[in-house]
Amino acid sequence: LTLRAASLQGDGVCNGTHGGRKALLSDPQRFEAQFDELLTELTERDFTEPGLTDAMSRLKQVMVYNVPGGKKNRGLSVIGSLRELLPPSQLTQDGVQRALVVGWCIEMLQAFFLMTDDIMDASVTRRGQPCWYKKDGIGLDAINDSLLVEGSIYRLLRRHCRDQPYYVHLLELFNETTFQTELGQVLDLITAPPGQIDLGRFTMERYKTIVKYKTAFYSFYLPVASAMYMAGINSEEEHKNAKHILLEMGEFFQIQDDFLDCFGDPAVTGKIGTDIQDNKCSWLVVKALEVMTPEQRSVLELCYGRSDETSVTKVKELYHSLQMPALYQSYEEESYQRLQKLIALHAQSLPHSIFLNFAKKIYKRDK
Ligand code: GPP
Ligand code: MG
Ligand code: MG
Ligand code: MG
Repeated sequence: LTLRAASLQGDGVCNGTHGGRKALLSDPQRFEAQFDELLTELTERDFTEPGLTDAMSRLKQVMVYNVPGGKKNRGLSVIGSLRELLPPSQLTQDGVQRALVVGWCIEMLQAFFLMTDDIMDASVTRRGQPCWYKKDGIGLDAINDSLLVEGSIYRLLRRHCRDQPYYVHLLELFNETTFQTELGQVLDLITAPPGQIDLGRFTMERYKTIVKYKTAFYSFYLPVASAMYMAGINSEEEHKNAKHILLEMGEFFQIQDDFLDCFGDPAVTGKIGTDIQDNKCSWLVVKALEVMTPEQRSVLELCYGRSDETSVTKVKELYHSLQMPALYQSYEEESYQRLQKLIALHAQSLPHSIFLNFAKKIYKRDK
């Protein structure tokens, strides 16, 4: 397997010999541009029966509202990783297009999760706009809308990758990852029963399992594993090595998400936190429990998992008096160092840049 350094590719601008306007675009620009094409494909090509017009225009509306508004780190890392795994001579224009499609499929999987997660978490905003289910006239119809988005993933994979040797690998990977995420969501939900406060449930062991399953597999292993299969890297050993590093990154990513839920700026994160109200097994509550006095624990017992503002404020005051922001910052530093070591130890024959690029994007983030 020929591996190449990230620096050779520069910022991903393609100045290949194929000519045409597309060749001048960077990967992120091509990625953006491709969304409309995929949307047209999904809503105008296959189901042309006139009776379905209204359904297709709903699908379009759902996709436009829920899919493209995020940071797109996951989606873009498919092509990013593929460029690290293959020498340019082995990456055709079509190969690039397919990697972008798979990237959008990951963004769609994420949209599907978020649309339903927001219902379960009783969230209000997402990506700086009202959650889809909160929109007038939508409500729980959002459940079916989310299933349309999920189903669209497999329509795109079939259309674009059916003839590729890695097609079945991708299908199995997407299915497995969806199930893992749903298992994580189930643990997240049953560890946070509404109105039943039991601080004894919030252990670090439980926390780690929840976040590995609900976040790390789909956010970190899925995009890189997709690129690996697309590059023809199927060996269990290499996937195991990548997973080892990526799940660790995913755990830290969710710790950041938990920190930002309480201490982030909604104008920046695009979402208003709900973890305290929702009785969630958040990193903050787990770490706070490790350091608080029995008196502080009784305060927490009375205030956690309640939606009135006074209780929420008291929990936040408690976090502040326990210096949680400082604790988090030193944890972030420590975690970054650990990750560098993990990459040096476990990346083996995989280009380290895949992992380092990902790490660069997530450390010190505020959104
Ligand atoms: C993040 O949890 C996890 C998910 C979005 C996965 C949901 C999985 C499903 C099967 C629906 P979170 O609730 O902390 O995310 P956020 O803070 O973005 O709401
Ligand atoms: Mg949520
Ligand atoms: Mg949730
Ligand atoms: Mg969260």
